Amino acid sequence: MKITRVEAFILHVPVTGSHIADSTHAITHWGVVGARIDTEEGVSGHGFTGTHAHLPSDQLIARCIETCHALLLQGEDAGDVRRLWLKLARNPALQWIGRAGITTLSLAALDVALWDLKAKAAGVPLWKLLGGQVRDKVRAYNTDIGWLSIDDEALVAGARRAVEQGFTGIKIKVGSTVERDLRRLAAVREAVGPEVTLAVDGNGKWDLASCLRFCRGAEPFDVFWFEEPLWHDDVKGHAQLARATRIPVALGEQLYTADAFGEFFAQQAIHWVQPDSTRMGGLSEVLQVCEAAHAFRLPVAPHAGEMSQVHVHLSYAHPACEVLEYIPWIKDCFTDPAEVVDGHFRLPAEPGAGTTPTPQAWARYRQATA
Ligand code: 0YR
Ligand code: MG
Repeated sequence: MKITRVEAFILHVPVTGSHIADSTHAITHWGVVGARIDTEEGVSGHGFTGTHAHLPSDQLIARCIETCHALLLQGEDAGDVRRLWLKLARNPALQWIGRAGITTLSLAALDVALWDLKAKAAGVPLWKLLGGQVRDKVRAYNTDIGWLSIDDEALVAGARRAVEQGFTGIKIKVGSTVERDLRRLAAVREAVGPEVTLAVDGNGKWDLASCLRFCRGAEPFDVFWFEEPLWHDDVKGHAQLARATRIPVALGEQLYTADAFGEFFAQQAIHWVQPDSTRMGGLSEVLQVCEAAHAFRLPVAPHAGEMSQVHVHLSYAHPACEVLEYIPWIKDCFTDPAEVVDGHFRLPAEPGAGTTPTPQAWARYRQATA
């Protein structure tokens, strides 16, 4: 399958309600910044990264896709996914200007587009290419009920509603004040009962002292994990926290490389591994992290940065993946959406990676790439 054309696209999709906030960001839209790769045979692949829908920076990613990376793909055999990953990721021209960031996000979009193409050409859903189905069901946990922008009463009502809908796991945001977040945690645990897994996510806001104080107060509420408690690159701090509390530490959504994960593994600073195929160099690099995690006997809970499209395939196919985040903002933009039924993700049926935008999404949400 000879690559004939690479084109970038940008969609800005509204979040649930008018806006959402975690401890560090308040947003109204999610950015789907992607690439379409066409081949001589007429098969096309789609892949994308995720952003906070800031158009000027989305256009930088689009430009990086169409200039820095696209030239290296012209005329290549699209089936050689790993070789092309190395060609783009180890391009000496980019090594100084971006071993992480825009170059990685654009690589993510292209790598996923290549996997999508490969699965489409084989006529199978991606999970079949990744080794086939290792589990009957992928358990979903709901993050969309737990934003810091939701007041206490609505938070409790939303948590109850999610459980009634069949979710057996939920996650609430923390990272405001320790007192407020402990009060909300207690109220949600009381409302959902002891069976539902209840995780918290700090999005890297607090320092170690605040995290320790929060954990002391949170331990009675059976917290499934504490996600991104500290600054994303602080390996030593996470290692200290992991030793000091009984609450498992989760992280990974803001790590760009397998090397970064390697350091957290080596320092025993992580219990739940959360790679994101839109933040790292695509699915190819996430697979590497899943394999490493599995070798260390650590469970993987892929992040929903790409709102689960590719990660549903990954989670059905990889033995390390235990549970998957659910945020529904962009799922309906794709022809094979990441749907949750009775608290579990539906097994994808269409050929490909589930990353093909619908004509409706194209018409409603498309932004100029330059
Ligand atoms: C806002 N999931 C997360 C939102 C969410 C973020 O940046 O995307 O809170 O992706 O932390 O675990
Ligand atoms: Mg998170």
